[in-house]
Amino acid sequence: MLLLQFSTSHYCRKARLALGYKQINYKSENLTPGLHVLRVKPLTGLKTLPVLLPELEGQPQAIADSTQIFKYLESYQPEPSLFLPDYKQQTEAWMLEDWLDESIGTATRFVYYQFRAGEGKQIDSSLASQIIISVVRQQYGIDKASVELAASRLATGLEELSIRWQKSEYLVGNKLSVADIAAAALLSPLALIPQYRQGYPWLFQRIRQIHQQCSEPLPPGLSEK
Ligand SMILES: N[C@@H](CCC(=O)N[C@@H](CS)C(=O)NCC(=O)O)C(=O)O
Repeated sequence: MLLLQFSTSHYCRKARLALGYKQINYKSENLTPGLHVLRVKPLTGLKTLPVLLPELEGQPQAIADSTQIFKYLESYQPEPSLFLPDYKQQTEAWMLEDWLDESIGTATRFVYYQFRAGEGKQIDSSLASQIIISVVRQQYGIDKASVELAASRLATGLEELSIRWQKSEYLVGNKLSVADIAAAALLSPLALIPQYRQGYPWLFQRIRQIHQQCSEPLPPGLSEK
């Protein structure tokens, strides 16, 4: 299998966590933002990464979108399962996964790129990195006002996750699910931002554990302790 990805994308991290959890061998190919469209659009009709190419006879040519990748991997190799055995709990896990994708993952992107353009500029002050940050900010309309709204959405979201993760090791049910993996990936960019690291230690503890369970290297900002 081949995963087409941006090496730093939190949605691509989400797909890698699922592949790692299932212990599926795969290769990854890092694409260049902007140019990626030339490779990806003809395959999927979409512009976003991750895209998984099973490269196996009798299997689909390309699977776009991290949620579809979860579903494909579960049908390709059911064990260990990403799904919860209880139907109601799995439905709840999908609801959370969708909310994390559509709301929390985008809010993280806004807060993260605002940080990288300001206080966090020294993380990589190269021209190439600053150009990418500036293009992403323009593409998604990331500015002071939109970041304030995103930060507020994140604060509310983190309350919900805190209630669930402090009550149990898992967001839903009694095993790792699509919801835990989505949360660990989509909130991971916050590990580089000191105010989140200080305000939400329990979050990074859980992100670290889930990465270890999925045999995925820790995200920038979290050390291998
Ligand atoms: N819902 C999609 C979101 C993926 C996504 O937003 N990917 C971003 C990278 S983090 C992307 O490919 N952006 C490039 C573009 O839109 O041209 C998924 O879960 O796969």
